Amino acid sequence: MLKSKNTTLGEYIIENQSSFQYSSGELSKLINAIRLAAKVVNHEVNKAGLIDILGAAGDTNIQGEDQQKLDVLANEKFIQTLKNREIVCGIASEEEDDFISINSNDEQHRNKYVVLIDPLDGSSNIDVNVSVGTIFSIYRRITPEGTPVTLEDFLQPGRNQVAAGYIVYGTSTMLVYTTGDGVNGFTLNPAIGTFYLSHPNMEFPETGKIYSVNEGNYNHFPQGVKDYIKYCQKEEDDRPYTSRYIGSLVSDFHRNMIKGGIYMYPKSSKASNGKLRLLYECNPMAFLAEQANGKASDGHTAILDLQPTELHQRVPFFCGSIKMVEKAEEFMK
Ligand code: AHM
Ligand code: MG
Repeated sequence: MLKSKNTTLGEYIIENQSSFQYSSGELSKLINAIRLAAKVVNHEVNKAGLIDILGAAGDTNIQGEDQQKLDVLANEKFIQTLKNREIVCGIASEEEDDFISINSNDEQHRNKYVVLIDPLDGSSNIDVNVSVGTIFSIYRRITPEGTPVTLEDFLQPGRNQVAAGYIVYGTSTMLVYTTGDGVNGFTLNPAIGTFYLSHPNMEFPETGKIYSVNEGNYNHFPQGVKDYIKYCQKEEDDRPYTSRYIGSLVSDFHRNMIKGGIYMYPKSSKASNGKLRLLYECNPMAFLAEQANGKASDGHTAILDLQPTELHQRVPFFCGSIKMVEKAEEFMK
């Protein structure tokens, strides 16, 4: 298995294809398509600051093309790329009301994977030049190959994920993913458009000193969460911890995985299940977290063990260094 730092993502995907059981190359092709879409979206995200020059959403640009909001554009790019390559049988996106069944001909029906995607998470950060991300999650379909996908193909517990990952469009662009054999991070060299393995075997430190939560909602949090926040702030042992909240899940997660920390989006008296979506945000991040020796729960139950009931379902989310998530859970008992 290639793990040297000058390995490209393309090489890495080819090299690892044989390690999947019964591999037909389908998953490798799918990850390749995501890699391609990531580069296209990266290019668009990096132009965001030129919006006054290139035209804002709703305008028509100099080539006569309509300018779109970046989250809509990212959604289209990912869906198009996956559809054109005929490598998935279904797609569900945070940006779409319903799932998309890819059923233009019989050959395509034989694909066995469905993809769930949040094309541009934290997109309100774009206007202020703060990093955003794409999150993806891949499952093997449950219904028989050769038939149109149904809702049950998408409503699988996160434990069933075959692969998951994110792209963070930050000071550099990185693609971080897992196929259930650890987590690896690849950094884009924008000059030549190639992702290089920069962060092999990423792992959350067992504990950390960062807590990430929107404290503006403090008064609305359950008592257990309030008590845990007070614990984080207490002058004792290695505390107080540092508060860091970007408001961009991918970036907050990425930093916490490297430095050690906990991310929280609890339920509140304003939002009974919090804000984050189980299928597009929590499950893929939870799979990555567990693969990186971290932990993710809704405060009581492992996220990956939850049985989804609807496509756009929300759940409270606590994710990060294992000891920190366990401590937060203690407070919520
Ligand atoms: P979005 O899917 O509408 O972009 O919302 C998800 C984002 C996360 O990236 C981030 O962690 C969270 O919303 C921030 O929410 P808030 O502003 O309520 O703290
Ligand atoms: Mg989102």
